[in-house]
Amino acid sequence: MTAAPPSLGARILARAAELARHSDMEGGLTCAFLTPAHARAQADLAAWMEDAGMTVRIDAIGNVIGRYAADPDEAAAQVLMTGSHFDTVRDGGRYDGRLGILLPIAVVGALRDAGIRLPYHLDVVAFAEEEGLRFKTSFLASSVLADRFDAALLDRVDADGVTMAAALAGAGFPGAGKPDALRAAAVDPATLAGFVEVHIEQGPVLLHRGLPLGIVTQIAGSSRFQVRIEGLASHAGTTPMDMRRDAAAGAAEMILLVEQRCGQVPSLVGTVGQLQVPNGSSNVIPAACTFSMDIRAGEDGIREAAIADIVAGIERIATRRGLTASVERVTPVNNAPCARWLMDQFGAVLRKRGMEVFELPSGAGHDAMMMQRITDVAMLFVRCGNGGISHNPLETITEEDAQQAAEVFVDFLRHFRPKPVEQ
Ligand code: HGY
Ligand code: MN
Ligand code: MN
Repeated sequence: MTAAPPSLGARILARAAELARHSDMEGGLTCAFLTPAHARAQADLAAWMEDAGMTVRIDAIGNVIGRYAADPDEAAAQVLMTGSHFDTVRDGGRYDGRLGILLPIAVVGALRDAGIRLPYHLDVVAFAEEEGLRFKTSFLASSVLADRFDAALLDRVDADGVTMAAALAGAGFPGAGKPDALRAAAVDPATLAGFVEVHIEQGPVLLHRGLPLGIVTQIAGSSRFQVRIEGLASHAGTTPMDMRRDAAAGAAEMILLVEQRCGQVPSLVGTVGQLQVPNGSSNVIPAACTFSMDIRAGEDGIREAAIADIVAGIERIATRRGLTASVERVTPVNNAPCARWLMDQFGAVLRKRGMEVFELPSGAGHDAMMMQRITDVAMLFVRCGNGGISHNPLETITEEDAQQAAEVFVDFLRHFRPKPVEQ
C-alpha cells in the first residue's frame, strides 16, 4: 500500500458522528464514565476494532484495547501503543479524544485490507476515562495502564452519591473495579516501544498558521482542586452587610484572585469551571459555596508558585470574612515532555510528504502525559476549526485534515523503528 486509501478521512468523521449518538443528554454530547451512553460507545469501539482485524479485550477500568498483532515471524515483537479517551466533558465536542481512537482503527483496517503486518504489535487503546467529569478526578484509565491508579478513588461519589466502586461493579466487564484486577491491568513498561497519540489541537495555533498538522513538544501539567467555603446562613433582609459571613461573596473574591494571579505569567492559566451554592435560597445568605479550580502552566515551578499564592490568598480572604475554607487537590499531573526521537519520526514523515514540520506545546492535558510516566511519548495534533474552539459542540475538523493525518499515521507506522538501545 503506497498511500492510505482516500476514504479514511470520511470514515473517521462518519464514525465520530455515529459515536456521538451515544450521549447522557438530549441535544448534545455528554459521555461520562460508566453511564449507559458510555457502555454503548464502548461496545461500538470494541466492534469497530474487531472489524478492523484486531483482537479486542476490555480491562478492569473499562479500557477497550485492540491489538493488531505483529508479523508472526517477529517472535520478540515489542508493543507500540496508541489511543486516546472516549469519555467527554459535558456538552463537548465529538473529536476530543475520539479522533485518537477512530483514526488508528481506520488505519489498521486499511493495513489489514492491504495485507500489511508491522514488525511490532500495535495496541490501540480507547481510554475509558480522562476528563474527570463524573468523579471529579481525571486520567483514571491511563493511570491504570501506568500502574498509578489510587484505589482510594474507588470511594469517590458522583453527584447522585454513587461510588466509583459501585459504578464499576455494575459495569459488567471482567474484573471491573476489583483492586487486584486493576493492578493486573497495568502495562509492563519493558514491553513498550512507546506511546503515540493523535488529538485535535483544541486551540487556534495550527488554524492561524494554515497548517493541518503539528508535532507536540510537551504537555502542560495541571492541578485541579475542589474548594469548599463555609459561612453562616442568616436572613437576607435583616442581616446588616457588615455582619455577614457570606460564603458565596467570599468565593467570588477568591475566584477573582485566581483570575488576577494567573494573569501574571503568559504560560499560566487558571479556571473555575464549576461553582455551586448547595441548598441555597434566594432570601438566605449562603452558608456554603463550592467551586473547582484548574491551574496549568508550561513549567511545574510556575504552576506550583501560583497555587501556593492562591491557596494563601484563599485563607486570607476566609479569615477576614469569618469563613472557613477547605482546598482539596484532586489530580496533580506534572508536565510531560515528548520524546525527541519519536517526534522526529513524525517529522521525517511530514518532511517526506513536503509538509511543514511545526512543533508546538499542548496547553490541554492528554492520556499521553500519564503514559509518559512509563514510556516515551509523542503526539500529532490535527487542526481545530471554528477558531480553535473545543470542549464545546462547535469543535470541528475537516475531512481533508483527517485524511492527511491518517496518511501521515500510516507512513509513521510503516517506518517506525524503536529507539536505538543506548550503547
Ligand atoms: O482538560 C484537559 O486538558 C483535557 O481535555 N482533559
Ligand atoms: Mn478534553
Ligand atoms: Mn482530550
